[in-house]
Amino acid sequence: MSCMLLGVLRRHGSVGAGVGLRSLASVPSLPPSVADFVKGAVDECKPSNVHVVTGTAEETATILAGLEREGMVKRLPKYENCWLARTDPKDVARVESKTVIVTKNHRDTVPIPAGGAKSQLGSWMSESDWQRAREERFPGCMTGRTMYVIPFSMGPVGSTLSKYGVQVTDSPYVVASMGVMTRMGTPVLNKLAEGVEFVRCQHSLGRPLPLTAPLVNSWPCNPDKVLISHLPDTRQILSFGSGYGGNSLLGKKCFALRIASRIAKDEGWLAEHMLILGITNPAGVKRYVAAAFPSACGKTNLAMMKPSLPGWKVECVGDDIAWMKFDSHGKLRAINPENGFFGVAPGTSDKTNPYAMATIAKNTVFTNVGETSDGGVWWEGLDAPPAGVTLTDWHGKAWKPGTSTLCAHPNSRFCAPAGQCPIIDPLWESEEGVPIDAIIFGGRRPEGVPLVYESFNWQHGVFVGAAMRSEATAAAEHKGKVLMNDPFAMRPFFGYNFGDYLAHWLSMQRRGAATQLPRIFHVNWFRKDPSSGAFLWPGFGENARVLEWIFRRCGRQAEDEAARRSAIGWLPVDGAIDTKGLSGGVDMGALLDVPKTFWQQEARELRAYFSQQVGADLPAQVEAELRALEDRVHN
Ligand code: O2Y
Ligand code: MN
Repeated sequence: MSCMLLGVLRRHGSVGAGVGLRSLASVPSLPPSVADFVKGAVDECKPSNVHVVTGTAEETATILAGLEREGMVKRLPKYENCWLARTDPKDVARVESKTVIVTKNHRDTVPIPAGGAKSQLGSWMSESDWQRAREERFPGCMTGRTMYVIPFSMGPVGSTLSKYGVQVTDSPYVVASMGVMTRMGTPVLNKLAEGVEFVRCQHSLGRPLPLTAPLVNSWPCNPDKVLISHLPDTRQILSFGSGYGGNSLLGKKCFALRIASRIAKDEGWLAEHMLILGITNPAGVKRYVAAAFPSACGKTNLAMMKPSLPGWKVECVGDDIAWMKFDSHGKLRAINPENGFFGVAPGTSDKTNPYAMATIAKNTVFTNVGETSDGGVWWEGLDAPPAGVTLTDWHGKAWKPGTSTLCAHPNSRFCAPAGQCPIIDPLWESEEGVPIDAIIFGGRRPEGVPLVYESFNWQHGVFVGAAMRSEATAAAEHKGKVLMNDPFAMRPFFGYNFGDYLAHWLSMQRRGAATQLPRIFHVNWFRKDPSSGAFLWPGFGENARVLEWIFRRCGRQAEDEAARRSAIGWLPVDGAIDTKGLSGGVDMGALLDVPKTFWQQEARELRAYFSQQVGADLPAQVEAELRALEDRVHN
């Protein structure tokens, strides 16, 4: 067996073949803890080569050229340095059913549901089952392939809020994508040499060479054996069988949410599934808000919003994840731990998100989108291509508008550097994070839930986050839409017991200064007119009108002329939301209505959910908030 390992380890770069893997014992220049981790992974996975990633542009170009030769990506000549990957159709999204948290006790991971029901708040695997699963998957899994060693930072290298990781992977596509989504390479290795902690991330596609069956679309994966496992106690992630998105770019959901939420609990901060944006009013006053939305609520669109209100400006700090910590003055500060956007392509257009369109115009990896005959990309929601330009769908087949199938996969993605966003916030990489004045929870609620309301206080705000629900497309066999509980938009991403997570959120109040605590809001852009089924609110840039009310509420007394108390929280008074210039007009009465019978039913369903899914782990303060809501909606 030949390998590049020893030289690589000496120089933090790849070297010529011919160095025996046995020499690994004397890894001189990788920091010792990193060398130990890599050695363990090499012993288990048995790659033929090892390449320590430096993160230079030349290295990325070489990796992309290799991917192109293997047919895993193709260049998109219409744009500068853009690439298209088509996956095996069996590997197109995060696989929640194969995602587990491994802890000693079941209850460390999830509350134990009543009556033997299955937990919807995460999946636990015992240590012994996990050991067996690991032994069935990883030994020899990288035979014939190169193991890439990716030192990466979540957050700017050196920031006090940043955390580090090392991912070993046999997927060069993952290396190229991690190079966009994280800070990766030699600067991080230098940081690791200072002895800082790092999360150990081991990823394999699970298709050693020689292949025993042909690949589909030249995309190696092993769908029958997918397992995405997290060991929060030892800060480890082991992912097998998928090369896609959240399953394989381990800095994202696995580290920045599941493992980080546990680190955050241990260290007294918050790792959340939230966008961060800055909003400036016409007088030049700026505030930052963090916002949590379940999928399909337009999170990336809000993060990069073009406000319709004259004189207002939104700037983007991040579109998906926020790490937040109270500073020594008791002000909550947030960083976006990521370095790029891994956004859903379909529906993104100059109409819905012009800044995202500008962001992805160069240096972007597209996955499972359609392709145009002039070397560009296409997906549902874009204008039809000009006459003479033909389309190829995400399977690589000729496709025509009007066909019953989709051109782009609904979960097709762009992976683009955040720094390319035209409205990236000037402080998006600031060392201490941006000061957060408001936290917004949201959901897709066709009925009963007003456009916006504010919680009475922090504890009530935690209850509002815990009570989040959103309309989602049901599993294929049920069809149609269902309301899903998605507390804090974290349902697939909790790294530990949700009851403990709530207790942690409640405890955070003590770390903040009373006058500096962010105000907590709930928004719903998706309420419908019950008779016509049409949306009552235009959404997109017009959401700035709601942000304006939120902006005004921050820094004011709870009781002020812009708000009135209701059974569920503070609501805007008549006229407090600026509707001037809204074409077609809107029915603010219908948008802000809080129907008693609806909320009585909502409270009943919440009680059933909490008692079934959270049971004895529900903190008394959250139970008290539920009882208080029940009292208010029945009086
Ligand atoms: O399907 C995937 O692997 C991507 S999941 C994802 C990607 C970017 C932002 N958010 C998400 C999510 O599932 O919340
Ligand atoms: Mn997300």
